[in-house]
Amino acid sequence: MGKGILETYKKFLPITSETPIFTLGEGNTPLVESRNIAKEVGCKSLFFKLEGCNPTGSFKDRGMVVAVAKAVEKGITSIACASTGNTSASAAAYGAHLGLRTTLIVPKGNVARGKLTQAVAYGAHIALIDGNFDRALEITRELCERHPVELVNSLNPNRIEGQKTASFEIIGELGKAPDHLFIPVGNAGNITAYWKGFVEAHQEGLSDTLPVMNGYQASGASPIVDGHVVEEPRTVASAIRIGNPASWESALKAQNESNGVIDKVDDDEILMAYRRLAAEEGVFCEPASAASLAGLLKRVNAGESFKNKDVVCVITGNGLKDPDIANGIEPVSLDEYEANVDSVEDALSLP
Ligand code: AN7
Repeated sequence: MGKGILETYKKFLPITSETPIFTLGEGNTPLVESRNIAKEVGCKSLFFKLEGCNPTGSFKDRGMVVAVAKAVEKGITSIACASTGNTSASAAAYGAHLGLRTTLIVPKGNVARGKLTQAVAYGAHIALIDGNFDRALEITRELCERHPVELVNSLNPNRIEGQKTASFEIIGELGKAPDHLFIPVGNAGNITAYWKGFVEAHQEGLSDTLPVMNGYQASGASPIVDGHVVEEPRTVASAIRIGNPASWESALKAQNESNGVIDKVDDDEILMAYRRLAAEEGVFCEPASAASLAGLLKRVNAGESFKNKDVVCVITGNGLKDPDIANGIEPVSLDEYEANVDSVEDALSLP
């Protein structure tokens, strides 16, 4: 408990005697069983992997801790990434922990407020650009070629190595891989990492089976589904507003090798799943994270049966990251009352 990814998964990671070992408490996140939505799905079990419980509130910490450890091992003192928000928050936190200079290139107006607030608090150097994530990534790659700065986007293989550990945790809890994994897809690093984790765990004899991988893009940002780059990706789920995913090929590989699907869900489906997770399960995630459950519900509504199946939905980030979306759906304007029992009692229909 609390040992972190580097210590816990040493054996499965590219760690040497020279690699510094540290943790902000990443990994070991809860696998919470659905009590309500599972009934509608009609499956044997439905679990939510709560990656928003990581130290900066998203799954990115699993990979960032490895990428930063390997950078420090090489003697590098400066890291950089492009980001729709969560990667930048994570890089800034681990950069601060290790005393590195962290540079973030982020698309102006496209990053949720909580994520930018985190990056500022951690003391990162931030450049907002008048362009989307895909352009920010191109710029960052070029800057990292020109300067002695380590790129910590998921193009960095150490990120994928760290993120694959979530699959090990799920297998550890269920005793085997689930029958189906549902996961949001943006830059496609995470679906790549989960599949790598499941395949390695299977080879190690930790699970007799492999899951079917089901990845979901937002319909205004669905290059993999549509088969072409999306120049101006649009979706309420800003974390997955990505038109040219870096790990496109390996996402297709995960889909094909697992007999899975990569499909899309529209903003209404995403927001419905987002609201239901909070109101019916007590799980408050950010909009992009709800794409996993939205995908599952879309399939159930289309008549697919998940009878006798163990299903896991990855819930990638914490709802507090994006208060503007939550507030936009149900604006927080609450009535005020005089501070005495009678006036409050009159106003509330208590049982
Ligand atoms: C909450 O932070 O790309 O398919 O720059 O923040 O591995 O990209 C975030 C992605 C899903 C998609 N859910 O994962 C970034 C960034 C949340 C996310 C994804 C992201 P990938």
